[in-house]
Amino acid sequence: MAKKLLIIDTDCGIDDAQAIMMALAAPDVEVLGITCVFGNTAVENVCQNVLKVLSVCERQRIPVFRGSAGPLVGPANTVRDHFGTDGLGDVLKDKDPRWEEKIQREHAVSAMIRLVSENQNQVSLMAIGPLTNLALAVRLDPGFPQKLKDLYIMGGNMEGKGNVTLCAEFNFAMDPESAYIVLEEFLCTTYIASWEYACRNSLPWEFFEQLVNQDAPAARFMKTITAKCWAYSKEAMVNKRDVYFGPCFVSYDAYAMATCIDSSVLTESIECPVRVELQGSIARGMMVVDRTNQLKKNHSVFVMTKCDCAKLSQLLLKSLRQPCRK
Ligand SMILES: [Ca+2]
Repeated sequence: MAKKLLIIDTDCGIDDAQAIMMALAAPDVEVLGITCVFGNTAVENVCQNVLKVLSVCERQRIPVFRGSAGPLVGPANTVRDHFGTDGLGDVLKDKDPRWEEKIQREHAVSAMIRLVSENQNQVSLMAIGPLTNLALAVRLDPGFPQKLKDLYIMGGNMEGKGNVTLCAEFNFAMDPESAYIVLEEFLCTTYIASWEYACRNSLPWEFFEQLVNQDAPAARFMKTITAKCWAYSKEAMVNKRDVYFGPCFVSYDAYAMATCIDSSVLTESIECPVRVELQGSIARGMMVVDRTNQLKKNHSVFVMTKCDCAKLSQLLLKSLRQPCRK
């Protein structure tokens, strides 16, 4: 059977690391490249984090590309402490002084266009950071979305609940204009794992303990980078998620990745148009789910609503049992 071809566009924080490992562990997935974007941390840190994840899993031959350092409009605002200032929990001491030599010379956006053009209608694009590289790709090559097999996005929201602002989810809030461009112009098959989707299909903290206490290098790595991170604190009511959804473990980016790897992980979705609010004084960056098609758009996306949590759990467990032979 032909392998599923995948490009991962990431702002490599802790949940991105988990999602990347899930792709690396999937026997029928070939990761063509990993493109980096600012978000959880500066793009230079993102590049180093991706290299670190590939090193832990002994998959350093996968090419890594540096992409956008900031949003299309306004200053880069990456100073977030969600996953620490370095994106991986601020605990890793052994920085690679030669990391820049290990990043490809080609820009992430050029690489994305090239890899997709070389494998037309075969590549799934997994977008688990701000959507700046994708927006630039469609500007450089207007035919880019039509050459994709499909697009998976972790981002946006479906109930108007925000995690960084009142109404906006982090990835969309970091670059609302890019999110708008992607949802208007990527007319390929598109699946969206919103913030509320991930939270509504959360896993218990007991599962998290089981996950990171497995006997393998990837599990030990995950245990290390989550050890001092408040986002992985079981202490209740420390964040907006707990207020809305109660205490739970949510590995956001893994929700989009799991569905790409095994479509049966997604058990329910809403097919409808969506749009990003750009003008609102309190809702800028919010994704609006247009179930009655008042926007009169002729393109619909799949907004994920229900997940097979048992299958997701198995994929998560397997992703941390690495390195594995492939
Ligand atoms: Ca991410």
